[in-house]
Amino acid sequence: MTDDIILKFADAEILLDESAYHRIKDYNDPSNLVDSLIKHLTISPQEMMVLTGDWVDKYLGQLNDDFLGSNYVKTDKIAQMKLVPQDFDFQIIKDASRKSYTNGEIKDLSSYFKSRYHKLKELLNYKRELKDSYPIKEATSLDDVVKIIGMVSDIRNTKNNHKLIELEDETGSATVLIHNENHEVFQQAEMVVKDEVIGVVGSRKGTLIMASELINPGVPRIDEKPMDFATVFLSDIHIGSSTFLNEEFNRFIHWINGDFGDEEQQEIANNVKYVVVAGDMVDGIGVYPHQDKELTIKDIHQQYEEAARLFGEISHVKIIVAPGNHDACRLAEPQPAISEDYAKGLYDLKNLEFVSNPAMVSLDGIKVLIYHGRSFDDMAMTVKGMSHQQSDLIMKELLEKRHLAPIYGERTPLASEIEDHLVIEEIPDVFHTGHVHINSYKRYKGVHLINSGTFQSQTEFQKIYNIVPTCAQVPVINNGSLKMLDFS
Ligand code: D5M
Ligand code: FE
Ligand code: ZN
Repeated sequence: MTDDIILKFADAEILLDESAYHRIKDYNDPSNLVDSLIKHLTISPQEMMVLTGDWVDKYLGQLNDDFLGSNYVKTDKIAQMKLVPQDFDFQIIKDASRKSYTNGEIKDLSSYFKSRYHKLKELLNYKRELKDSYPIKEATSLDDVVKIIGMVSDIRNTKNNHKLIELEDETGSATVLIHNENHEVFQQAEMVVKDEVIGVVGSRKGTLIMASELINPGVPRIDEKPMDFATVFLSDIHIGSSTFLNEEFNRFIHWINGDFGDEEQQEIANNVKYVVVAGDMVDGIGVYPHQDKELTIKDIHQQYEEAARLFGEISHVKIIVAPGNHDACRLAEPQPAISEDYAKGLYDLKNLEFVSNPAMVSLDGIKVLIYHGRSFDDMAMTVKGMSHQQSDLIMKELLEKRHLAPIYGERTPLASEIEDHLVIEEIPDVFHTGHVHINSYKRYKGVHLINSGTFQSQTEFQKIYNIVPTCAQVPVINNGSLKMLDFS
């Protein structure tokens, strides 16, 4: 029998560790237990699993008395169980936690803007239209076609409703005029924001440059990558707030553990390998005046302890957590990963990883750009037609601008680092954000743009601003396509 146990599992592509082997061998009917375990352990294709003693105990705990000692299994009473996949291919491609430092001197601000300018100029240099661009100082003394790359220092309307964009590089500045009869370019100009880096093709008219083209660093269309697993996207859970939707979140946990939902939903649950949390895991303390009146857990450590208790119930998938503006973290972006001082219980979870905001990770080769989304407040306030309700449009525009928070000095605090970590240097397969508490999804040039909504019902603050959250709606990318799961 000894060899039989191992062989039968090997045929089913399941490996046993020593404790599992002994538990099964010492059971009163090992052969029946082996068959039943193999029948109920689901593994995804190409995944070799390791069965542990703990799993055998858990499985035996699920069987009711009818089954023990008998020769059959009551399948309807046994939830399908999934083993810990041993082959997470998880990598951090970019994390600002360790790299980001500044002593706050003003020279850092100038190196910060220099870094932003040079990174984005590099991308613009690849554009066919900007081949052979020249420094602004030279361009203003030429009178044929002008091609320049600069950072926007100001943008305003003239009294005749044309637009003037002030553009700067290290050699000088130029004033670019966009005529309102040039409809296409004028529409593009309405999307331009302060401190972004753009290219301009035009002609010199006296001291002005008349724009015929405005060029963003842009994004090429990317190829679809095969995905044979599911990734769950969460954000803005706000644990500790009196408006945190505890019951709905518990339903989510039951689902991911295979104990809730219809057949299709359970199949998706069985396929989940990663959960990504894009900030505001807890409600925090002192985030806004009189917040304590809206808290059920008033201590930040206790909020993370509660988070550890809830996320601790998920043991078979890898969980990746980035901070948001409610987390115990410096507010200036890039925000470093939440520290162990605040979130000890979460650090103790072996399947949980902390990253910075923003961060880029690779999940089995799928690149996910995680950004909480604070800059959406600035974009919604500044750009005509943009709103919290349609964060997918903002995400698309940020991708085109290749910067996560282009506007400096408004509501999004940006650390004046020596390097600008918010430039989107690499195109992700998935761009995952939160903050607005309203779900959105769009496929743009092959990139999945996802806003993962919230597990917090409408707050007093949101009532004042008429922000209506979409609660407990969880986006999942299952085998490459989006599924929305509703836990409300
Ligand atoms: O953000 C919760 C919601 O409130 C989200 O829709 C953004 C909005 N919000 C938050 N702060 C601001 C500011 N300063 N201006 C405009 N809208 C804002 P949360 O980060 O969870 O508090
Ligand atoms: Fe939030
Ligand atoms: Zn937020």
